[in-house]
Amino acid sequence: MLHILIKLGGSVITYKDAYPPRANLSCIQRLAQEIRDVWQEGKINLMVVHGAGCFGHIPAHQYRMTQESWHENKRQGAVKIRQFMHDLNQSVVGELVNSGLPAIPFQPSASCLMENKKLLTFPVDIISKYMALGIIPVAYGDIALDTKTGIDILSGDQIVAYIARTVHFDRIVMGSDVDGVFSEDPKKNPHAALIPEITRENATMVLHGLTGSQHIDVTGGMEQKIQELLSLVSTNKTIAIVNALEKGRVKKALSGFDFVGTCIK
Ligand code: IP8
Repeated sequence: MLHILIKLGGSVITYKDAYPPRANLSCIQRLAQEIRDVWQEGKINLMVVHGAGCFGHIPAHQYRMTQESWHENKRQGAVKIRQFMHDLNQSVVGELVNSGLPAIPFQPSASCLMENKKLLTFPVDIISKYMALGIIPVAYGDIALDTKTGIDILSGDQIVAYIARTVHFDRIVMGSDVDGVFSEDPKKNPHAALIPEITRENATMVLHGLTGSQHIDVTGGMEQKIQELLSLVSTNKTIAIVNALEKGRVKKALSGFDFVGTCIK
């Protein structure tokens, strides 16, 4: 059995600037079917992590959730974000289940602890046990208790990096809203070139060309994502960043076929 971890970006599964927030249900449905097609072959164990998009980043900004000290607004913000993220997770799990997949929600804020914005504990043993039983845990970017800042924002990318460091995964697929990592922001410069492979050797040069997200993104956009993923480079796994808005790319990356995107090695 191959162990695969897939992250579905918030910019893929939600309409990033919508507030009140709105999930992109047709896209979630298509992705659920692509995942189901690969799962049906019976050769993979899977965990899903999804991002927050407008369900998390807009209220996190509004309630100043990433401020370095505790303030009263964080309490209200935590409640609001919890409700929104519960709804978004229900939509994702719901579509996976409708496609015939054995998916269950996994709420990070119920069990994770951060220390000064770094993820300190995540119950990976529970995740592994569910996966061993052929169940797909679906975690997500969330709020989390932080020993320094009270409550903070835990990104899906931090969860991916933490889990991939502690549990064996053969393949990690990051479903993004762009084709992969580019030499410059492809939304600003149409001549930006897709970088097919990132290694320790070209990492500094690649990071130099990255900028933050065009949308409200309290967890740092592509630059932060690559930083987190580079911490996994020596751990002998394939990490694929693909455009999950393009039909079939996630399916190809999950199956390990040649895919359009960026491979981190
Ligand atoms: O979308 C952020 O997770 P991400 C989580 O994976 C919240 O960066 C609640 C903003």
